[in-house]
Amino acid sequence: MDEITKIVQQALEEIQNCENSSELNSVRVKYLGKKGIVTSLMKKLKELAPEERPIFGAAVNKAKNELLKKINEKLDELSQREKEKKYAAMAVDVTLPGARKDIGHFHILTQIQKELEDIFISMGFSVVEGPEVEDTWHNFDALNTPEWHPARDVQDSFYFTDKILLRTHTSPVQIRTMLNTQPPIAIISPGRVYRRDYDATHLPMFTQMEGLFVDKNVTVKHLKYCLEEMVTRVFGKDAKIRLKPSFFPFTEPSFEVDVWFGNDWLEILGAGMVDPNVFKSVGYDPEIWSGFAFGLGLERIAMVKYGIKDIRDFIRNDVKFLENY
Ligand code: FA5
Repeated sequence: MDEITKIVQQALEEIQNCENSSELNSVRVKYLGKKGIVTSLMKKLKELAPEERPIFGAAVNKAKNELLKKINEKLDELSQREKEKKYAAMAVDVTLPGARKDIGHFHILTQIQKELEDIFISMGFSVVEGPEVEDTWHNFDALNTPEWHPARDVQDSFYFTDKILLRTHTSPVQIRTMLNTQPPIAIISPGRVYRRDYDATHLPMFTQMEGLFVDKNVTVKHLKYCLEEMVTRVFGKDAKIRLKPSFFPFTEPSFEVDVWFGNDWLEILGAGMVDPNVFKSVGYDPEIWSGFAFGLGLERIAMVKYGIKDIRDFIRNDVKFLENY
């Protein structure tokens, strides 16, 4: 009986000292396995006197049960600790800075276009688009631009056939809109246009934004208000602009608007009061309807706003340049 007590004490101590479940399993096998120390005690039964056997047997069973219970308790404790350790190793520190993905941004011209769209939308204009491949009637004739006008020359424009060309301005969208709608009209129309031009302030493919406002009793004051509103919102309150008298076949009177840029004036748009002949070509009565129109160059606006000296930077696709805006 003393031996049993000693074995149990020894086993309990070993169980207590186990650091993990596999050590614990070894202890279990050592004492309770088929050839384990406690299991082997049963073999001693036959050496004992018959009256001692039940007492000894019961004591061995009691020892076995006690050890089993302790082993299971220890197993629970160890596996709980192991789980905690595993979860701690898996834990994520949500306060660490993440891996930053460079997702890019809108091209500077798209940004300017959206900015201008927002300004005109806030004044009640809506945005419409037209085709880049146009016919000469929409691009020239309906805009009161006669055969002799230099813009019609093949030296100045890109023709597919005698009557089909890449539009040279966004003004044909005025015609398409007026043919589809009755006044009052307030639209802007951004898009690409094409000309045989190429230098530091001229591209062969550039972006314009057309504006058209048609209603009764429209005057130059309405035009000036809209342009000044646009210019101060894009360039700030101190922006210096000037209106110069100019000529377009489709407006009368006509103006060019310059903005102070670096140490010189840069022309950003053409504008004027819609010519009665244009109204006639779309079937509007010029005695009833009046309006203003303008066409501005988006690259020019971006150049002035950001101090870009060479217009060709917009189409070079140099990421170093584009990242600045
Ligand atoms: C026109 O294209 C007229 N359709 C504008 C207009 C509309 C006048 C409605 C009256 C009523 P212009 O050719 O001046 O006008 O061009 C307008 C603007 O486009 C210019 O002020 C300039 O900012 C820009 N622009 C003209 N040519 C180029 C070019 N090759 N590269 C970049 N921008 C240009």
